Amino acid sequence: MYDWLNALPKAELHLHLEGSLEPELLFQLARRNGVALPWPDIDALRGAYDYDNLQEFLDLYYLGADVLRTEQDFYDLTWAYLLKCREQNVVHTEPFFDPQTHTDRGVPFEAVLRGIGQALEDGRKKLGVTSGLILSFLRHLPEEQAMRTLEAALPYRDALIAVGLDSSEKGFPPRLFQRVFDRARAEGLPAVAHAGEEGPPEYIWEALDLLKVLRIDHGVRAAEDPRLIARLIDEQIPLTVCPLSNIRLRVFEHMRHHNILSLLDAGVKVTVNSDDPAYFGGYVNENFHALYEHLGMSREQARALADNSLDARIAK
Ligand code: ES4
Ligand code: ZN
Repeated sequence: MYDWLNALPKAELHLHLEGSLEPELLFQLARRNGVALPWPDIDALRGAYDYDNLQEFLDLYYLGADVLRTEQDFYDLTWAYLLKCREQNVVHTEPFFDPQTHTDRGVPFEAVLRGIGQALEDGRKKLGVTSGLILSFLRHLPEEQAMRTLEAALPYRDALIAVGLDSSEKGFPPRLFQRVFDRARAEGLPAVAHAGEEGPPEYIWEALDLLKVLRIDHGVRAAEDPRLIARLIDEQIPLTVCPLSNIRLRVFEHMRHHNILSLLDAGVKVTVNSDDPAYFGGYVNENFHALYEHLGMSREQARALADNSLDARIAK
């Protein structure tokens, strides 16, 4: 079954490039850039990968991202992820990057985008992995700063397929970002947004009605609202679910309690994704393995999940 799952062609639609920064590369980049780290060695860093909630993880994720300084760093980060894609039969990927995490530290927007963009292009040519890049806004910062980030990105509009919304969810509802998503849409950029990971179903309604998203990232808390579930089924709105992430961030107590297969069987267009694989202990295939191991996922269900991922692409 594991080999069969690995061989399934699939797309990844929920992956933060900064969250694919493995400890080995993190230490290598720290050395290359002369960045002092709060951990004495790689094992100490791995020991810190233990979180009670989304915020505890994000604090570590932003600390880790501080080693990313140059265009080459962003190239190396993206390339390492694309090699994983090829290894795992991820034939298409639509990764996020968080420009504010870097521009707020003085890294030029252009260095970030050029490094990522060149790696994605090489991935298409040399690895046969197709892709489309999503610019994600940090929701814990004011909308005004998201708007400035969008404006800085517009000269590179063609390097992007969509905008997204991530970071701390509770207390930062989608409605706060309506204007910046309106502007993005006017520039021809469709939207996705994280909603219903830690936040309530109401945030999913807002993402759909106010931000006009094509997909919901996570969305597992939709299960608490039958009317919302009916809408997701009716409109076949994809959810980019991240099982290992949800367990590590305690959205569900144990993988055997995860609702992804119940949602699938109810007719919701769910997909399997890794979110921040370096921090949550696995890439897409390890997420599929966990669903087999703990939820008894069948081949038919696995095929439906993989087909959903290919079908829910924005870049076709
Ligand atoms: C994230 Cl798991 C998750 N949720 C929200 N924002 C994020 N950024 C990176 N990973
Ligand atoms: Zn995410």
